[in-house]
Amino acid sequence: MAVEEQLNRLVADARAVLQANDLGGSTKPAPDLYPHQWFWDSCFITIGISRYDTFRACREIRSLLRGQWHNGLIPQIIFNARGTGYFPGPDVWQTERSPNAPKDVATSGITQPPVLATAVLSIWNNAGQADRDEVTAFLREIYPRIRLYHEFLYTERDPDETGLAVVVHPWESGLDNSPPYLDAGERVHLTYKPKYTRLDTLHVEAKYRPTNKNYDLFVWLLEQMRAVDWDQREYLKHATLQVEDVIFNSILCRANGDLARIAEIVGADPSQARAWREKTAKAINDRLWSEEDGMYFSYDRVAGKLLRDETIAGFLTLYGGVAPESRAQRLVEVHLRNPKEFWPEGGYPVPTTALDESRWFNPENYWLGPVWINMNWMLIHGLVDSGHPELGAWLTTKTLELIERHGFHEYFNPYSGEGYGTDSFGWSAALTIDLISAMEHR
Ligand code: 2M8
Repeated sequence: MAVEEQLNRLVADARAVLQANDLGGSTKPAPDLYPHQWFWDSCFITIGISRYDTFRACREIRSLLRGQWHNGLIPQIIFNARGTGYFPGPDVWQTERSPNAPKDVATSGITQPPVLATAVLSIWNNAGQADRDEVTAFLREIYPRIRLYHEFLYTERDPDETGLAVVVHPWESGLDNSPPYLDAGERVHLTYKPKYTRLDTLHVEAKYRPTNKNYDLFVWLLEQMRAVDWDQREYLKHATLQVEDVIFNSILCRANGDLARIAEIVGADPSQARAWREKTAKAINDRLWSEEDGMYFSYDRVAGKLLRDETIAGFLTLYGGVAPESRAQRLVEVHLRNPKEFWPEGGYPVPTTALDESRWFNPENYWLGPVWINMNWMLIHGLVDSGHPELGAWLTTKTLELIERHGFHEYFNPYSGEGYGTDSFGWSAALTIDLISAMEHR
């Protein structure tokens, strides 16, 4: 089959996935496992959809913003009233306890990595000339809301005013059971064993998902935040898990750059977004770099130390445009392209945990090793932007090969490419469309 034909078919299949997951206004990440709207999923999905349907992409973002809290928080989940089979649902979160929660829409009480400004800018970048004015008006309308979200991160989530947003729940990081979170989680003393029934393992075999012990931590932390009625400042005073997360903050850096660009488009002042970007980039370099390891790590604010587990996280500084050239070089040459760590010979880069991180690495389990398409997508951008365009192009080829051979799974074995978790996974489909469209525009 001609390559062109193969790529066209892949795009058509990806669009069919996004069609099937359409909730009418927003897109669920997967048919059964994730029946609601998730924050960063929706952003990645918007990026893909913006390549072929500008106004559906706008609707996706509008739906997300319906869930925004008065203090600016964009929640990790906006519940779909007809969605069933997911734990924890609105009855567990009870976010109506907070005066900040929106009244007419049920949401969770935590956030997720801030891809929002980047997703919104992609709609504008990808819109056809005929739609530009309407999209500019859309940007003008929502710009204050995106800015409010960034403000929330810098005021309510940066207690030391370092420029680094603090993540207080593994679900906020998006990499729920990634080693740094299990590591920090081991130091959290669960004062009781929470009572709950998991539903995820009805959809996906338990060996591919977080453990029950991980879920005890997730639910216990949720209950601690609920106990202070989702008061962010109050909670942070005594929070037992607090991570200055390198991925979250790298994404925030890029998003600040994109927020500044949106400000320019709508005729607002971009200087605050630029200042935030600089502050966060400097803090990542000052606080999260380990010269000894030649790697960036997240920082455990409770234990007061870097979480030096070797994961994909440090490379995301390339996506954030944060790493100076010499550090970027070390990241790529010493770690990323190392077949013992992140570049499996004959397999598929980039595993989310280093192959030789023997305490944690598992090629089949969730964020403990498998390849995820959103991570590769961000790394491709990071490689291109940091002066490694050939490597970025090669990673694009391998990522598309993975999808072509194994389907739109949630995550993939870095050795064999076998797909795990749910199939018909939203961001795997959406980012495939974006990668192919970007190739065509080169
Ligand atoms: C996974 O997380 C949710 C909780 O947010 C879960 O396991 O129930 C993560 O992969 C997260 O990054 C993703 O946004 C979510 C929906 O795809 O699923």
